[in-house]
Amino acid sequence: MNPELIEKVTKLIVEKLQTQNGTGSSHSHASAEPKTAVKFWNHTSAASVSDFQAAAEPSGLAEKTAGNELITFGSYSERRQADSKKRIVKEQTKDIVHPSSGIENPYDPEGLKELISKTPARIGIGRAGLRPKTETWLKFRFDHAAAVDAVYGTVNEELLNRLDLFKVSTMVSDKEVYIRRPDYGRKLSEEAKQMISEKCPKEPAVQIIISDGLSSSAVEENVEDVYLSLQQSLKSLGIDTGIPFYIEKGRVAVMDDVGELLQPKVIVLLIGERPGLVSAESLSAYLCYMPRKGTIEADRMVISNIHKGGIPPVEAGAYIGTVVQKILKYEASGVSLVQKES
Ligand code: B12
Repeated sequence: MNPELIEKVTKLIVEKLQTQNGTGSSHSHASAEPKTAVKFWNHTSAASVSDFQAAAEPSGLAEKTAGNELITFGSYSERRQADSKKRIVKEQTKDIVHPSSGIENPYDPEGLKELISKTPARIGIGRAGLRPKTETWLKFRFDHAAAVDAVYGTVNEELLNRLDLFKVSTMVSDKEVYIRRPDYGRKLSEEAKQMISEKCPKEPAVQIIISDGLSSSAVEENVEDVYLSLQQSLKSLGIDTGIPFYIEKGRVAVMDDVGELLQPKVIVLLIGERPGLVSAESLSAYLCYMPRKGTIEADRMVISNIHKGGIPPVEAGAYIGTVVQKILKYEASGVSLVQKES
């Protein structure tokens, strides 16, 4: 963790987003669109990971421009730098099992290479007879195991302590129940309600909540940077926040229970996404204006795909702050926000 670096980067991004918004665009939706959002790192480019690391390493901060639009920032924290060995092994594994093409003598090698560079999906992997190649199969098994671990794992207490988050639970007792009964994950336990009421001030402008959801790995990998950058972003926009906390085994709609209890104007829920075979570490931010029992899904919004191969965590945190600002301005979120804005 390097709070100073995060502060610096967040300020830069918020300024950039503010300028873009101020230059006449009426766009509002959370999904990144060229005119209003920072353009994010081109993670599908074959060279991007090493370029990114190389650029980020000397100062810990990378800022690059391509055309006049692309800005990228290194979000690697000190903690992760210390953990770089693990990451390097992972990246090397990726290189080994994601060769530029597994197809022998392709008809159009350059075309195939270009297609492969456009997506992290398993295309152009070739075959050995009727079966996948051993490398491909092993990588598949590896990614599947990572996905299972992400769902069944728990978030490290040390991380929660470091971020000064107290922990509460939903009505779910174990992960099997969590998977079979999403409705239980949408409700706080009675103890949780009591603890939240005791510890948190009511009616803050913004209440931040963090939950493992469907991927504890997503929280462990990304939440620190997103959270610190989000706090910084809200601070620089002059927006107050309540006391954040962690909800174990939560679902997105658990924010409705928190809304009933604390009545914030906006809830931001940082939660682990259902893992796929490309990433098991992807985090989402779900936002809603005054969530309550009976809130409809169309009033929520999501900024998804926050991870090192998607939206870099620090950029995401900065961006979420500006979305919160818009929600507060229009007193609406989701489809209602789009309607009010247009
Ligand atoms: C599972 C899933 C669904 C399931 C949810 C079923 C369920 N009850 O869990 C179904 C198939 C219904 C679904 C529908 C839609 N989804 Co969807 N979904 C996902 C997926 C694969 C995982 C979400 C997840 O893990 N959430 C975390 C867990 C813990 O949440 P949960 O409480 O169990 O379930 C809630 C969320 O999943 C949420 N949710 C799911 N999708 C969406 C989309 C939006 C815009 C919102 C606000 C909420 C939301 O609704 C569930 C019920 O509250 C993501 C991919 C990703 N990378 O995140 C896409 C994703 C979030 N969905 C997306 C979209 C576009 C939609 C739809 C708008 C598609 C459509 N045109 O109808 C609808 C909207 C649904 C809604 N709630 O408003 C996009 C959002 C893009 C964006 N940034 O705005 C994503 C990122 C996929 C993608 N890459 O395009 N989705």
